[in-house]
Amino acid sequence: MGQGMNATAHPLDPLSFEETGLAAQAVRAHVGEGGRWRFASIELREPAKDVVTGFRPGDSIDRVAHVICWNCVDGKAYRAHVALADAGVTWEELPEGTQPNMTVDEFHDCDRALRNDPRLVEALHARGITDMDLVIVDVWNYGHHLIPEAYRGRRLGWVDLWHRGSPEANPYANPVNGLHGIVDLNAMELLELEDTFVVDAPETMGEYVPKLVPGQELRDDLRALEIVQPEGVSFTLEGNLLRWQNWSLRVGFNYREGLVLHTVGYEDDGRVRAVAHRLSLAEMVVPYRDPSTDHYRRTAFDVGEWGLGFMTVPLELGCDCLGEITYLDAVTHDSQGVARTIKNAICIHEEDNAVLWKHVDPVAGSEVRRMRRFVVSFHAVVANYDYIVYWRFYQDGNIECEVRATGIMVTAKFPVGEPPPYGTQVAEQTYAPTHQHFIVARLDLDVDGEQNTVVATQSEVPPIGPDNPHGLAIVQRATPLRTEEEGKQDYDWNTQRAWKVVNEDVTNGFGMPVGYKLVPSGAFPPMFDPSSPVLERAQVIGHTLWVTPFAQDERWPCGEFPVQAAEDTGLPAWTAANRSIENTDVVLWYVFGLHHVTRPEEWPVMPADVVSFWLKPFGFFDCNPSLDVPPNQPKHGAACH
Ligand SMILES: [Cu+2]
Repeated sequence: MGQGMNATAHPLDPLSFEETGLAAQAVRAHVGEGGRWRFASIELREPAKDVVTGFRPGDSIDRVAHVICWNCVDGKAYRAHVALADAGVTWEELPEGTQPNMTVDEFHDCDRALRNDPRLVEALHARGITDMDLVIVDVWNYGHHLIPEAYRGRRLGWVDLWHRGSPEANPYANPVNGLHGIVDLNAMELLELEDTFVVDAPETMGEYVPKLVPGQELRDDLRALEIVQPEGVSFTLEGNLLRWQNWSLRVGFNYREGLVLHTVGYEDDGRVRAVAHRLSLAEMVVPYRDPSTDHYRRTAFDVGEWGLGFMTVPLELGCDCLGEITYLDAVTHDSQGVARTIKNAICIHEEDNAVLWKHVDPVAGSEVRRMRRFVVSFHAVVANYDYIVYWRFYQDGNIECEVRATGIMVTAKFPVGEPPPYGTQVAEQTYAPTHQHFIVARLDLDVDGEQNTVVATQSEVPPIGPDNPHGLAIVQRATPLRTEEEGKQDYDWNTQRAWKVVNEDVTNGFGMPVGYKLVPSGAFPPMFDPSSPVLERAQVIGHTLWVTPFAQDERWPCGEFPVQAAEDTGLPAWTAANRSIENTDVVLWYVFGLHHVTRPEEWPVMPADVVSFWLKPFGFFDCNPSLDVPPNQPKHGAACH
């Protein structure tokens, strides 16, 4: 593969449809006949940084697929590296008890297996539910600490049941409370049915599709809003290489992080200056903060268990995306290793975003520039929730990562009277539990090169004294973070703490090290008892920021295999060595998201909740880098200035 295969081929291009199939075939050939195999993941084994930086177009590329698979017969899991040029397989058995990520096929197979199980059918009959076609079987993973002794070592699912009001109705409108199954996902067998209680509550109006909402009439006062670019777009896409307004970056994609951005650089004075080697969302931890029977096992790892790439959905022009859109397809696969293409998985476009800069001077008049931003985005649907991820690049050197959460909240019914204290009532005798979405961004910044240091910056108020007689002064304190222990940082509202990634070997025009600042927002504390086993499994959420020295295989902050993991083998394990993070290739792990105290207005479908954080140049340039943005032509008159 790769030998001049394609003029735009690059070592960081995601595995193609053909390569994905080849990798699966090679593994099948290696394991031979027998066994019942599932492929958990097939992705590009990303090349080392020096391979990427040393690559020149036309160079031959050694493409390697990284494959995780397991045999459902004995539960043993394996890692394979497949050299795509000759289908050579390097094979490694993973430690006893390793449970690879969940697959969509297991979700569907579990649904099929359970809806015919007589125990389940009988329990539903007892609740007055007789039409099994209206029942939805949802499967979740659950934490090692909750797994009954008798089932240790098995691959387990915890099953939730939902009931549609009609064949087209919202499956998540009506939970079947007090009824859950424990399933062996390798045998696809119901081990236990936990039939604990019945709530006598009316059906909930949980419909949002207009024809299903009783008496729904749509507003008729919205006029068309078109976004047109009569001269075409201002960006170029060459293979997976994007260029726009001095920015350049490569689009990557895998089963787990979904969209990945590689080699983000900014052209300054004819030279591309590195900003980031790789940007992605590496984990999302979603604990439901309701200890009741129906919810206490809900501690999802949406990235590590299900994969944002596997959950990525195709996008529709004019609906999901508006304007002059360029789409990229993505490739994933099913649990049999059969490649599949997600059409229009990644949306690329530019947007007007009001004013970039402006001043009105009494003599010179008004000088104003429109802000244009460049957006690369994708949508992932994890069962009831929909996540939309936007990476935005701005003309002034800013980068913004925005995540929107929408979709259907998990609910439960309660008996007549007060709702339980762990959520908010959203419909008659129905509440939505409080929960949190902790998103972990993995930010491998390379600011003007790999050797960087992270500096905590905060504003401090000196006491009143001879130098500060009015008590007015604020000074900035910068503290370099030298070890991984020092790199564990928490958001501090009182000092407006932020983190600058600086390159001490490269100075700006004022002799200061060039830097990019991580401006925190959307951060919140974990709010867990320190001894909580839920926190134990996802220690990353205990801090707003972690900093580690780059290591090729340190990718997953809660461990590579969080499914049923007995311990967190990610950040807490890596940082236990307390390595140096000074003047080296650093990786930042930024934790942000939604502390979701549910609202009635978020039912039956949730208007998008929006969180974001920024990376902003701080002394990376010597002045406003967007001075050269040209003015628009006014609709009436001569020019916008
Ligand atoms: Cu939520």
